[in-house]
Order: sequence, then structure tokens, then C-alpha cells
Amino acid sequence: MEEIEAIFADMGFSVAEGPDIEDERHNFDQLNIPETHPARQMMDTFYMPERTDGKRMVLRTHTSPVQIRTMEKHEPPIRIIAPGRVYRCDYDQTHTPMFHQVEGLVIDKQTHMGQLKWTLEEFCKAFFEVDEIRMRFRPSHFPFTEPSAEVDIGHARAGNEIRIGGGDDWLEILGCGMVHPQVLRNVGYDPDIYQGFAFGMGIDRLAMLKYGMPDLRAFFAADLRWLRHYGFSVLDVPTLAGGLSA
Ligand code: 2NM
Repeated sequence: MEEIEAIFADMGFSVAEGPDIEDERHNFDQLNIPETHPARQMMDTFYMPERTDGKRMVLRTHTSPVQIRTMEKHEPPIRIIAPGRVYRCDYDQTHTPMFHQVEGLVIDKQTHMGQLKWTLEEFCKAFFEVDEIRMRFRPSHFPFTEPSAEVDIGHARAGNEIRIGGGDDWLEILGCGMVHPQVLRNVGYDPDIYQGFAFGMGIDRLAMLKYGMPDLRAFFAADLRWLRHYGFSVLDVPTLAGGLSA
């Protein structure tokens, strides 16, 4: 998370934070996610017990409510990332009920998809510490962006190793798009004046990819041998100048 913050700080983004326990309005309604959307079902969302006022709070299922809260509070231009814990009722070999996301949001006059592509390309090159990267933007759908895309990066598999950059295998690493006009209206912005782009990624998977970690469960085992092996230390704050993960 600190590596990702350093990369986006260098591009002029600030870090925004919000509560892990959210109301349905910020987690769903204002993001244009309909009442009937499968993500709202009990199966995916952790609902808190109903309060005496009838309101049901949820454990946020993404960090997008942080973007909503930022837009409600501030006028454009906005350039933020929202890193943090998110929760989904899902547990198997490749899913944990809590995982980490970084989402980003840029709002300004005449924001466009070219800027989104550049931002994500620069991010990926910096994060994976390579000079060239191949990226593929596939049309997709999210309720809160239009148009929307899912992004794959090119990689080569050599035995057990995954090399980012070359090769002709693709790995999906993030979702993105232009913020839906209805989402802008929901926070009181005029979509004829302001546009924006947003993106989101699950960073547990991204960390496994970058550091060649084979098992998601190691993140939750608090095994000192694992921490020493990968060399993470609270006193080692990553910077671009110092080499991100050197
Ligand atoms: C994603 C993919 C695409 C997103 C949109 C917004 C907001 F608040 F502006 F509407 N926040 N995050 C977004 C867009 C997130 O994650 C896969």
C-alpha cells in the first residue's frame, strides 16, 4: 500500500480515507448500484444488525464510498486514491472475506480516457519496476462508470515464475472507467462541466504477483519467518528515489 501511495503521490494524488462500516447510501445508492444488483445480496455483503431507526449498516464492499464522501465534501478538481480494507462474504482458495483495495478518482473539466490510460500505464511500470509494459483495455460494465473497462497486463510464464512486461499471456489486474454522469449528479456535480475517471484494484493479488508469493493465506498467518524472508519492515517506507522495493 505504501509503494502504491508513493507512485500516485508522485503524480499529484493525495490519500483519502473513510469508515470501514458504511451506510447503504454511500456504499451502493450513490454509486448507481440498483437495489436488485447481485452485489447487494446477503451472499456478498456483510450486513450489520438492523438499528433501532431501521437503518442497516454494511462492511464496505469496496473503497468507492470514500470517493463519494470526498466528492460530497470538496469541489473539483479532485485527484485522490483511497487505499483500505474491504469486505465480501467469500472464502475459498483465492478469496478472503477481508482484502485490500486501492481505488483512484480524478475529477476536472474535460477529463478523458486518454489521461486514464496514461495514468494506469505509468502506475503499472512504476509498480512492477519495468520500463515497458503491455496493457489491454477490454470493454466491461460497472454501474458507476460509463464507458467501463477491465485491464490486463502482458506477462510470460517461465516454469514457476511470472515475468511482467513481455510474453503473450494476459492477467486481469484492475477495473476502470469514466465516472457515470448519474454518480456525478448524485454528489451535486454538473456532468456537463465536470467529468472524471476512476479505477480500482485488489492489491493482495497484485502483491502476490509482484513478489512471487504463491499463497494468499500467508498474508494472515503472521509468520515471522515469512516477514523476514520478504524483508518488509515498518521502518522501511518505500520511496521512488530509494527504489520502491529495493
Ligand atoms: C472500480 C472500477 C471502476 C470507481 C468509481 C468510483 C466513483 F466513486 F467515482 F464512482 N469509485 N471507484 C471504480 C470504477 C472502481 O473498481 C474495480
